Amino acid sequence: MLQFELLATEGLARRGRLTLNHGVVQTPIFMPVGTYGTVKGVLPRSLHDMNAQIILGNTFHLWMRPGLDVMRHFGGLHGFENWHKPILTDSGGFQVWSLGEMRKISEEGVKFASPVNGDKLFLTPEISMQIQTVLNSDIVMQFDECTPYETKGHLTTEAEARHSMELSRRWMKRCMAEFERLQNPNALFGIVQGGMFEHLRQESLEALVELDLPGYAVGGVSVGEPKEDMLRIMAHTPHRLPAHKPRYLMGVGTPEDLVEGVSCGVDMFDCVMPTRNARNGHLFTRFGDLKIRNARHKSDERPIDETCRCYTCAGDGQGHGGFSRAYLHHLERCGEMLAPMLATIHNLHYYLQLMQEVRDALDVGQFAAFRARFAADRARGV
Ligand code: PRF
Ligand code: ZN
Repeated sequence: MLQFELLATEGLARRGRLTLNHGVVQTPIFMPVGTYGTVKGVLPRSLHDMNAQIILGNTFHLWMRPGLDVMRHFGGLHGFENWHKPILTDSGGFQVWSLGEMRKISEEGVKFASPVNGDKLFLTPEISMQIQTVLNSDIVMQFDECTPYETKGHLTTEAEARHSMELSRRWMKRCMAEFERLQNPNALFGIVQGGMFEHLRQESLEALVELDLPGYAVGGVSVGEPKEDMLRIMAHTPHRLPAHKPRYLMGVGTPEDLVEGVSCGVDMFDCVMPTRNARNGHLFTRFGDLKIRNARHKSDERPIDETCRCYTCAGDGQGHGGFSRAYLHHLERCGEMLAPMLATIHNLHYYLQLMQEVRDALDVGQFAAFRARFAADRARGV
């Protein structure tokens, strides 16, 4: 179901190999987000070309649409979306949390009105496990409550964060029992919560470690907190998790956050940033970020990034692709569909290539040097 081997370490940073039911994932890894069974705006062929090893799906969204009957009919998410490499599904905890005022949380689970048709729905740890079992994702996330940074207009208090963390802890036990009852053949990950409080994080992780799960995630970061708080939690939690199990930092982040995360001992990341920002004309490059709508690109013949080997920047080597900033600027200004598509290919390629470079550096014990070069390059400007 899951095997994890550590291949090299440097400080807290780790190079690993994760074997799942649908294939092998080299870590550290970035996982493109495919909420509705599609990574928005990219052909699966492009994902393959950019060497995506594992993608995300969302329990909540796929439960709403197309629903479990269709998923069952196709034998799970892999067959439905025709992606046969590993998939990780988030549990719905975070997505329900994002509904804000529309939901009501109790010990039993979360009541909410369907954002699709207004139907009254109830999501529980058991139902989340049942859905993820039908989806047959390689990595199943526990149903948790993502502790918000602010609660009702004030910073979440220690008592509130404790209450939320303990609820997630009790839900973890229910997830585990249901996962076993369903004889799900995949891997169930626990999620550390505890808000911005290190001692609560410590309690949360100790309780999860006791359950001897195949992998662990750090949740409840990148929820609107100041950068320094995120860095503080990143420095606290990941390296305290068991060394021989994969560690996943949920919903993070910028290229800088990923490199920082690796240095704190994180193995897996996901974030909508490369895909979502691409759709807003925000491009990530080795030499900093670029807004393609900006007038300065109007007649610039250069690609987004001269060192990038993606289809958008460099082409496919057979005379296709390889576009100028001027052309991308034009497409964006005209609202053409190709603009977000080409931008998404570039941004995802950049994120995946960044992690490839991180792995290569770790393989030869040069992560510290890589990190310094990365920071200098990013500061150079495009
Ligand atoms: N819990 C779950 N999914 C998540 C998070 C979490 O805390 C986050 C936090 N940024 C992103 N996705 N289940
Ligand atoms: Zn590119």
